[in-house]
Amino acid sequence: MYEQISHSKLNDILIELAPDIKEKNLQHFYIRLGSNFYAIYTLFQQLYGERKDFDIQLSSLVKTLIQSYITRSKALRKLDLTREKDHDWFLSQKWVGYALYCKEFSGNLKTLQKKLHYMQDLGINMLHVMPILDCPKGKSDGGYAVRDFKKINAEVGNLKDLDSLIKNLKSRDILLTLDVVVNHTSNTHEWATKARSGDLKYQNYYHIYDDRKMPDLYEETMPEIFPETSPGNFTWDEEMQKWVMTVFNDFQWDLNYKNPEVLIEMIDIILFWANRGADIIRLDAVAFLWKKIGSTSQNEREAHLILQLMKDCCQVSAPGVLFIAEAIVAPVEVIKYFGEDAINAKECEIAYNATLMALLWDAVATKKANLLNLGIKNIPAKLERATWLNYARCHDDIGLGFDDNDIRMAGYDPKSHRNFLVKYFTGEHEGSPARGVAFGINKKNGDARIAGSMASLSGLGVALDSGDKVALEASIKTIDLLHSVIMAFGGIPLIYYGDALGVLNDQSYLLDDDKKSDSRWVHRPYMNWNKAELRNVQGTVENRIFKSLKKMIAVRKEVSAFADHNNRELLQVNNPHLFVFSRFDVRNQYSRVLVICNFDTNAQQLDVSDLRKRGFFQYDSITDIYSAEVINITDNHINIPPISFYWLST
Ligand code: OTU
Repeated sequence: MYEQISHSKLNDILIELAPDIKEKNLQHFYIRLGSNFYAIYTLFQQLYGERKDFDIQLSSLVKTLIQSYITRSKALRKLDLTREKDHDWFLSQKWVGYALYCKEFSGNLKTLQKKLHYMQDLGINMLHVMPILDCPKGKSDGGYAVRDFKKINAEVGNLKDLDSLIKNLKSRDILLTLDVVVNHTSNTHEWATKARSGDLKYQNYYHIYDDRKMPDLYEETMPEIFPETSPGNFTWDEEMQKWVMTVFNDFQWDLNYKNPEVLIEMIDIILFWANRGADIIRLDAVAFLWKKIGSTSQNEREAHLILQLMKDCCQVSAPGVLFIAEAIVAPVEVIKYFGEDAINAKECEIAYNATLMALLWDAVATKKANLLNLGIKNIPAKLERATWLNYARCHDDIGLGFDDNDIRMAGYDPKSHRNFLVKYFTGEHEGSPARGVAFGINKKNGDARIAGSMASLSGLGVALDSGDKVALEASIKTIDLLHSVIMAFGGIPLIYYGDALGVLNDQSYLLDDDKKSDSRWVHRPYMNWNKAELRNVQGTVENRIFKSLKKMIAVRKEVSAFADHNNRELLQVNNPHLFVFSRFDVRNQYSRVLVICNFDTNAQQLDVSDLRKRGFFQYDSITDIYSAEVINITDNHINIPPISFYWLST
């Protein structure tokens, strides 16, 4: 959009920067800058308009954008143009993601290349290598406490190794997701070190206070994220003799986005990794970006303005790159991280669907889909050029952030239901086969979350130990069922490493001083590659789980109704154990799938009379596109076996 004030400012900035710009071929850059500048200017002004150095900061931002574009390779610029033409390429059903910790998965970046064929065997084409940036040994939060944002953690390799991995991935058409931890740095980051030594410029990069006055005000309303290991939101720094805001661990210093220099630094870092060849940038903990006294300091309006700025800027210099929002917050809030408008107020194209994830585990524990149905119904519609990252397990814990009203409507009391879930998944509930570990127990308010691998939470460990065949079947079927939902729901399924093989909890973290206090490490296993080979041995547990998942992925890729074009309809049925939804392709009326999931350990009947009125089940038999089995309809009913799913072609 053309607007006089911002445009004349931009002209001044460009004239000032001109002598330093050698490259002539900036046509695409200038067009994008011109298109987005009014938005960039307006957002920057809303955030920093009061500052005396506003013009200087704005000019520094534009300089960052030009410099980043100039260093963007020809190949990546070409990719930007290709993606521009095919602007909703990432909504296709062909994408299947995989998340792993490099060190635990393969040792380092070099050896990771030797395992790519394993992922391809499964059908993976989007790889998220969890944080690999330089961080101190020990106090690193699995890489989420970054010491140097432009350096690779020496434990896994160096920039050259990453370049070589990226080249390899590109030749296989596998996308790469890298993390940029935008909310905080390690307390050993150069900015933090300088702040400690008294440098005011860098003290301004963080939230630092002389006494408890401000921290106490903040604490009145800010929840605790890691109550066991890092209670409160502030840490006393001996060297500085000051309080520092540390919302997560005490060694993770929260960045101060009230300072525009921080935002510009982070945009520069995002573009640095975009230029290195990352296709997708995962923005960690985005809900926390703006702190405000008297609030929880999550989901603040300014946090959204910051993300809009990051997106607008990225679109100017590296438009082909997508953002993933990691915001584990209530559905009404999560949806906002896509932005309010795909053109005027866009933010991240992809967001973690933590709601679905937690609801799925609720269905596993209760064997009923009533809370799942209610919870999904209440997820607001999202923008068109936006998609979910659907997962059943990831590197973090399972939080029980369901809506209290939904819990009540499902027929439970919120407090005792959450209590039941924690007990169920930690194996304390009578008859529960799950063997997870509690995480983040908050003694003050009784909250707790759950850690544990998909297999251990699904009862595989207990079944193998006891040799109980029925229990073994149930656990494998639970794993399949969970995977089947994330494949079919609409969005990009994200497989967590180990889950395709039924990897159990890894207790070795208890022997590691740096990990033992954080139970999330129980589900961040060292891969056992000999066990992975068992996937090729007929009849083994590894073979059964891997084979089913591989088949689901292959079928998903073939079915256009599984692409995410807001083409899902949740269907209410009168059996509480069933979760039923349809997927359709607006451009192809023949591609329609009815997904039916039975979470109960007994077979369930589905009365299809109502569904028949809605155009489903027009014949007496119907094919399951996953198993190729023909399902018969008898007296208007179909039978769904215990813990299983159908993908019916209607
Ligand atoms: C994210 O997590 C990461 O995924 C965690 O691995 C990190 O520990 C954390 O940030 C700090 O960098 O910020 O928006 O239960 O769900 O900490 C949600 C805790 C986050 C995580 C939460 C999360």
